[in-house]
Amino acid sequence: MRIALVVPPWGPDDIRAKDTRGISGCWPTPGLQYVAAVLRDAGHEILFLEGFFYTNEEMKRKTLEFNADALGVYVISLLWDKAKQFIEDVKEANPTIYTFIGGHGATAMPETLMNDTESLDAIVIGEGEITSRELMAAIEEGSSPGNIKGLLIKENGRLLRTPPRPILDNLDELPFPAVDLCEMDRYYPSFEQVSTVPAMQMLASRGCDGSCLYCYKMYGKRIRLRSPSLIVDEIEYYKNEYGVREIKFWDEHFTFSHEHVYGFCNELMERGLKVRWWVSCRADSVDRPLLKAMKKAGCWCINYGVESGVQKHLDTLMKNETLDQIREAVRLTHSVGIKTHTTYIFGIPGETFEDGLKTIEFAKELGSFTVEFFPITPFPGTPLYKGVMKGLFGTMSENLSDQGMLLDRPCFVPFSMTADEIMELRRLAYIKYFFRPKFLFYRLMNIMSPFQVRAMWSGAKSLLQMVGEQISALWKKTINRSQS
Ligand code: B12
Ligand code: SF4
Repeated sequence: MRIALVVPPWGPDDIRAKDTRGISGCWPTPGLQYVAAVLRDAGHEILFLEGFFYTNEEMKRKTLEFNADALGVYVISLLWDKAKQFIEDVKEANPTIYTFIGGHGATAMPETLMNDTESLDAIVIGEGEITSRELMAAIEEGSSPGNIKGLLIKENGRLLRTPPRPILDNLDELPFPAVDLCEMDRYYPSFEQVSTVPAMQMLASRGCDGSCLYCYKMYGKRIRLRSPSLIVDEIEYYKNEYGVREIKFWDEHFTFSHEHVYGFCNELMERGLKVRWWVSCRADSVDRPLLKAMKKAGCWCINYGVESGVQKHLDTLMKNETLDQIREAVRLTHSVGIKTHTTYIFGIPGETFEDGLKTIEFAKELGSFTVEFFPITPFPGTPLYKGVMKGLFGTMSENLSDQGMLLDRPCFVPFSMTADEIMELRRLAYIKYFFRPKFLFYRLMNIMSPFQVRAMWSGAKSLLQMVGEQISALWKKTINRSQS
């Protein structure tokens, strides 16, 4: 069959606040690349379209010119409106095309999305590789997909949810993601996320055993690890084919198994592959010997999701970490020569503006190389979202297109704060963090590539915009006060 796999049309305006649009980039979508690789291996011809590069009309034309028998679309909740429009437009032009969707948004609220459009034939719930393969085989044969696990379909005018698809036991059985089907030369990472280019993204594992309130555990808690030799094979392939200098690992919990990390580092060094790499770790899962081994094997930066500088709020978020553990992890990481990227959220249920200011101070104390501050966003499927739907925690916008953590307004406002306060904390955090002579000196002394010079320039422009916004917010506040 001829299958078009599509990331719906989107741009920085859809996912970013005005003041950070200049620093946004576009990474490929690993989940869809895995699905593409498995469908290609099953003998299908694939067209992979990235919505960042094309308009809705251009993508529709390409899909129709390709004469696709089926159309699979990646869905996160924020971009559902775009995905829906695209599916409806293609279906209108070619009513016989079989349409299906998958991804986090699709998995978290399949019934809602299916009921939202007539033009959708199936939703792949959860991990997509095997379900999509079986679904496409059934459509090709003309048989009913009703006995395939992991689907929501329409049968006799009613919705039918088939039994859940078990998660894959052995990730090593999967082919490499089909990066060769993507226009790799047109992607570029967001500034601040890598130290140099070309950079490629990868996954060494799937899953996390944590239970954070705001996190969607699509795969449950069982962590599955790929063999170190296969991970390094994939890196070697990217180096040879794409001249890659840096790898960004999107694993949720990279240091879950120390044995696995040592195995990976040893394999990388034995093969003499010189690449820089970047990972996300939990602060309670690192120690000095492990960090030293990671540094030796090329790890240049570790991302710790710190979230708050107030213990009470870490507990609300069910992080199962203490401020001291975080301090120690960041200190150890810096001591072996690895930089840190730390992320923080504002608008935690029960958090006040003053608590937010404490988080900013904690961020300054940790002194990471790069930082990000987000309004908390309850994504469907998370315990936070379920609580909000029951009237707990605070109020939330009903529009799916507001479900981003980088937008101009917060999607969710806790009872303990206002939306303006959340946005003010975000601005203040960046301003207070970056406008410190000591920090600016540290950043200037640590420029690792021309890419980072460009990154700093774009970052500086964003910051100046934030300063402007902050001045105008203060001015408005003063006028309001004097009028009341
Ligand atoms: C890597 C990543 C990114 C990267 C790459 C984005 C991308 N397009 O893939 C970057 C940094 C660019 C990014 C950006 C954003 N992201 Co992001 N990202 C992730 C992350 C960390 C990993 C995703 C991943 O690759 N997983 C591994 C692969 C193998 O799994 P998978 O994606 O689930 O794919 C499997 C199934 O879902 C399914 N599947 C996936 N797509 C499809 C399509 C079809 C047709 C089918 C049949 C099946 C299928 O099969 C795949 C293989 O089994 C997840 C968090 C997480 N832990 O998963 C968040 C996550 C997906 N991101 C999220 C969000 C919100 C965003 C942003 C909107 C951020 C923002 N501004 O607010 C932007 C949107 C940009 C965009 N256009 O996608 C949310 C989505 C929440 C939701 N309810 O929809 C998540 C879940 C994080 C979170 N906050 O909880 N993200
Ligand atoms: S540690 Fe990270 S990936 Fe794991 S549950 Fe918490 S937020 Fe999710």
